This record gives sequence, structure tokens and C-alpha cells, in this order.
Amino acid sequence: MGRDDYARYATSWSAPDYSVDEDGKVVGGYEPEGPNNWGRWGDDDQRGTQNLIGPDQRVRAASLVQSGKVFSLALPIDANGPRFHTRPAPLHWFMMAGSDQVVGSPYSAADPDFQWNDDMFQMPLQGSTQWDGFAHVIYRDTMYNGYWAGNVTAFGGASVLGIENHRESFVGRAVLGIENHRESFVGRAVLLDLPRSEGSDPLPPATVINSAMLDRCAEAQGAAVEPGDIALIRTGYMASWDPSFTPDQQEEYFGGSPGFGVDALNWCDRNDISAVAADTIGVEVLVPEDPEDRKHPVHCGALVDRGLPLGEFWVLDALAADCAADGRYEFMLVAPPLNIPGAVGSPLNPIAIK
Ligand code: UVW
Repeated sequence: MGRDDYARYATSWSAPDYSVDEDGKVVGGYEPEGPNNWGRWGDDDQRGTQNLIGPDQRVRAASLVQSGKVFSLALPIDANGPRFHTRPAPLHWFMMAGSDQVVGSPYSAADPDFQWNDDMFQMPLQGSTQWDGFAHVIYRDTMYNGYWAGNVTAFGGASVLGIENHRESFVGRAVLGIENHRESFVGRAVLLDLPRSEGSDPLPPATVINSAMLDRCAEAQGAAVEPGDIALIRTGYMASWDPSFTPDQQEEYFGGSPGFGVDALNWCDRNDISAVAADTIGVEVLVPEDPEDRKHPVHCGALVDRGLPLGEFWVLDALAADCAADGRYEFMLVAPPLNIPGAVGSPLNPIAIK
């Protein structure tokens, strides 16, 4: 039993028409025909456009800190946040509570005056404010830079392209002597407040964001986009989320998300953008424009072809209000993922500092 064609399942199975080399890369299979970054930072690169941020960009970003204002761009992680119904709500429970010790537990015997609480948390890594890593999306069995989908298993996780490639590891620093350039997502960011420049807050459902709209917004804001910038895209759509939505209503809500059309990725290429984060479930417009194109063409074009990370469910309203008030849409962003080896994405608490 298995698959006899892309996206078709059958009781028969044919061997794929490609092979996989000793580096875990597909040979003779999918290769992007359009813009892509495969090989741009080496055949073994697993950081993609985050290579566009180095020490110089971070120094530039730090020079933008003027007022000392700090904005967390994360949702509270609870059952109320926007979340697709295939991704369960977070579970939060306690292994130990001080109240157990107050009423008498074995641990209160030795020192009845010392008590503590210990808790535990379980959640889908794609279930709140997050980064999509490159192993999140596969097209024709292939991921960014040509890595084979078989490198990610339920048992072993992502043996390539895991989110930990965006963190400087202890081994990297202390043993291999790698310089501290692998801490991704710390740099200069620019907020593009599209509802403000387009005169509709939120953007109407299913609005396709294209290059012209992004240029128009940057110009209206007087924002200079620089190579290596992380682009934060506000649509205003998150405000219409209702935690009491039924699964059908959730489908309808997410299925009308405004977001990037494929042309917006050309804007990212032209500006050497190092990552894109939005206040929607997928950055990408839903439903995508062209039914003949790949199912999620922006996910494929960004994560698979370009190695361009996507941030989803970022909370941008308070930051946008402050940017409108002081006219400064550029700031320093500190947004590293959690270091979960083998994970394909990560929740995080992005911090904008102005
Ligand atoms: C997919 O598109 C598969 O998921 P997400 O929007 O969470 O990246």
C-alpha cells in the first residue's frame, strides 16, 4: 500500500523516479524553476535568508533603539488564541503544587516551611505565535536546498533543516569554534501597516498582497527597507478571531485570510528580506490566487524555494499604533526560536525594541 503519484494514494506503489544522495538530497527530482536560493549560501546551507543578517545588520538595528519602548509580539499561549482545529489547544497542568504541601504531602515532612509549584506544558509548535522552519513544508518530496522529505520522521524529527539551525549551539561555539553568527532573527525589522496605507482596517478578507502594495505602504510610511530586514506585515485580520468559532467557522475564518500572493515574494527578493512575519495563520493569502499553482504557493516559494522563514500569528496592533504615533516603522527585533533540536517550527516571544 502506498502512493502511486503525487498526492494520490493507492494500494499499489511505484518507486520514485529520483534518487537520494549520501547528503540526504534529492537527485533528479524537484528543482525550482523560478526564483530560489538553492546553493546561494552553499550546498549544505540550512539557514536560508537568515544568512543576510550579520553583525553589521545587528549594529544598524541597535542604532534604532531610541525611546526604550519594548513590544512583545506574542499571543498568550492558551486555548483562546487563533488556532486551526487540527492543532489541539495547549495543555497546562501541574506535577506539584504548594497547596498539596499545605494540606500535607510526603515532601512537606522534611521542611514544612518550604513549598513549591512545578508545572508542565504541551502544545502544537504551529499553534500560536511561531516561526515556520524550512522542514515545515515539502514539495514533491523535497525541502529547501534540495533536502529529501525522508530526512524528517515522526520518530527522529528533522535530521536536517530543524529549527535548531537558527540557534548558535554550545557545541558550535565551544567545540567547533564557529563564530557567533548563527543566532537568527536578531536584527533590523520594518513594519508594513497595510490597513493604514490601504485605508481599510482590517484588510478585506482574501486581499492579495502584492509588490505594488508593499512599495506603496513603505513609501507612505517613509520606511526605508534595507537588505537583511525582517518584514512584519500587518493585515488587522487577527482582531476578527473569535475563540468560540466552531470548526466550520474556523475553516471559513482562516480560508478568508488576507495575505501574500506570489508576487509579494518578488518584493522580498528585490529587497533582500531575511524573513516575513504576519498577523495571520500563514502569511499567505487564502485561498491562493491560482488554483493551478501549488496548493500553498507562497509557502512553497518561501520555505522550499527561497529558504525564507515565515512567522505566523504575530501580534502587531500595539506596535503599529506606536509606529503611527512616532512615525518610525523601523526598529530592532529580537525573535529567536526555542532551541528544540529536530523541530520544524517554534513558538516564540518576539520583542521589538524602539
Ligand atoms: C500550513 O500551511 C501547512 O501551515 P501554516 O499555515 O501553519 O504554516
